[in-house]
Amino acid sequence: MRALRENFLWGGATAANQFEGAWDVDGKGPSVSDMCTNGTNKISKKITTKIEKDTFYPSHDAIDFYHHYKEDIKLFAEMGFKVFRFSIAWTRIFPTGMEEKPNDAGLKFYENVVDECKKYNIEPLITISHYEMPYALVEKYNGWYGRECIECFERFSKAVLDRLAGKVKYFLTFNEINAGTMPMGNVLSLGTIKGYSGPISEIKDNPQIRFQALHHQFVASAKTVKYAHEHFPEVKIGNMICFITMYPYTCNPTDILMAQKEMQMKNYFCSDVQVRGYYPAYADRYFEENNIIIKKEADDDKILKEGTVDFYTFSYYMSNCIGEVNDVKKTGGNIGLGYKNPYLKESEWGWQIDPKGLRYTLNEIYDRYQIPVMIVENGLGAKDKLEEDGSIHDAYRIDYLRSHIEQMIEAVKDGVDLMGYTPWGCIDLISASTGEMAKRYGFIYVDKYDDGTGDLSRRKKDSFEWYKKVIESNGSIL
Ligand code: BGP
Repeated sequence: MRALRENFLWGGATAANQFEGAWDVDGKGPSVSDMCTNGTNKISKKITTKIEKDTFYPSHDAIDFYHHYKEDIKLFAEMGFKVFRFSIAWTRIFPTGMEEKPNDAGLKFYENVVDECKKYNIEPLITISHYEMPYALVEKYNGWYGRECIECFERFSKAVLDRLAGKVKYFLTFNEINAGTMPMGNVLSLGTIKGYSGPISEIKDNPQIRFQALHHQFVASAKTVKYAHEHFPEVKIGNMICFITMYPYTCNPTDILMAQKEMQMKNYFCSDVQVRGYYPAYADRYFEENNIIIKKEADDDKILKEGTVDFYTFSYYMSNCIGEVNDVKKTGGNIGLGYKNPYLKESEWGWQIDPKGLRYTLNEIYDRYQIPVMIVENGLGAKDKLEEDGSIHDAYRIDYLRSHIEQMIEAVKDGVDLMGYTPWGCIDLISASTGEMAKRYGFIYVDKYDDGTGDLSRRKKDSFEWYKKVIESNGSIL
């Protein structure tokens, strides 16, 4: 039977705006995430149109990786990481997104991070854009709705590749690009929020704007892939999908069809474009029924064809159910909407925990695309307790990860070509959906709290030693 690759990429994943802090240091400009205040699992975060005094913005200081990167990467190395996923803050490189020349201090910071990883033989995996864009582009173009952003992004991604591709093998273009197919994508993913100030959940959704903006991201992504292939043949460049597996609530054929449609437009649409290089046929009907008309330029289809990705990556946290039934409770998750699955438990944030769903999903993805796959996010957001002696006993996190790794190995036995696994938030960081610090994922605890207090010291949780053994044994000791 097949087993995990010998050089399987074990590691962890992060994103710039959720952990770097130093939001206005060394020439950095404000990004969309820098305008977001924090919420809770019940209250949405808000976006402001200017930085307001006496308001708490969680991204501004975060866990200050910017000044702690050496200490943090040393801890990752101690766990035995083979890969470290992080993203580039666009506004460190181009503060407004519209400058002609990149800010060297920004590029230098990421070069230092890369060098530090290399020192320990950790392979960097760089997400070029993870849920943020320069706020100036929101004001000027209404985010990705403006076609001009393609050119701005090209300048940015070229600057990143030109500086780092000699040292870095793996890149991803946009984090969870399919967030743009859902109303939640308005803010963090697409920046299509012009003139808006209020809770994110109240932002008026406009699918025409969202899908047009998404088209611009597709073109920008394909142009980046093409550039990487032409100039750095040794680089592998992938896409990144937020996969929320949808099950039919019952075996009623109506439910089966609903689940299929949901899987197509929410989970597969973006990767069909990015892996195959063209819009899938099923999208036509969806666009027609939702009065969506995609404005394309003459070369767009050609660019999409020429810029297909080398490998497929995704985040996996939960599954959901969909069906006609009205008498079952809806799940309360921030990003997934559907019906509660009576066979599954859920996290405190309403995300349904489904390890077998990961095996199912890996099989579905690999069958569809037949290119290497990587799980670049997975994990349990939980409230950890810091004991008086400084220890953190997170057995629930170990259970979650163990059960998912078990199923991931089953999928490899099923035949899936899996490159690696990077659990989300390997060091505690700020939640993307709520802006909370209290929702922790890490193997490393950071002394930082939702009121902004904390001395930023780092401590190993129980899961730290556990994950170290998992990596050492290449997944045979769980
Ligand atoms: C994904 C994002 C990450 C991340 C993770 C966990 O959707 O790519 O940025 O934060 O989800 O979500 P949350 O932080 O909301 O718990």
